[in-house]
Amino acid sequence: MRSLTLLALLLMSLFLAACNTGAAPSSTSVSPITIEKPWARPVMVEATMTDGEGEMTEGEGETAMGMGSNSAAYMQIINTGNEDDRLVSGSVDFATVELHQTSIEDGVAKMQQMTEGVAIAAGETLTLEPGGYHVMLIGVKDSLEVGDEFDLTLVFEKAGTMTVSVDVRQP
Ligand SMILES: [Cu+2]
Repeated sequence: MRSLTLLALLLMSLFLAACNTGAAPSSTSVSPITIEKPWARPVMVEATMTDGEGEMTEGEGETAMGMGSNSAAYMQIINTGNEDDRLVSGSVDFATVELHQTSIEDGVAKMQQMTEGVAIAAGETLTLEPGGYHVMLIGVKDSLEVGDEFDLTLVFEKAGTMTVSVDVRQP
């Protein structure tokens, strides 16, 4: 009895997870959020040295040219629905993700973390682009080279979770 209940719960959670991404063939609802042209800046991370036992040296995670092992992803997010929504967070499996906005203060570009997320009004397009909003990828563990692709998961307040394939290319 107990294992049947567990199985039922498991199936239900799988079904719900599938619905969330809009991937379930039986799902009739289409996400009002469309994501176009996702891309990210390349980042070169120095080859990891090991001591023979798989432990990292101090240089691990640092980049050539001392630019920091960060990248940023950009895209257009279109809210085709009639409800306002909000991009609240994101994740990748190789870095820490934060939502940022670059702004110019006294001639100096500064990045600010959008801790409340970024609103996308009904019918509007949110453009993430260099010099503006971006998905910051902090502490990238492996180099992102031009031509690479990676999965970025974005969480919206109403539309739920969406995963997009991001192309790595030069700005
Ligand atoms: Cu940033």
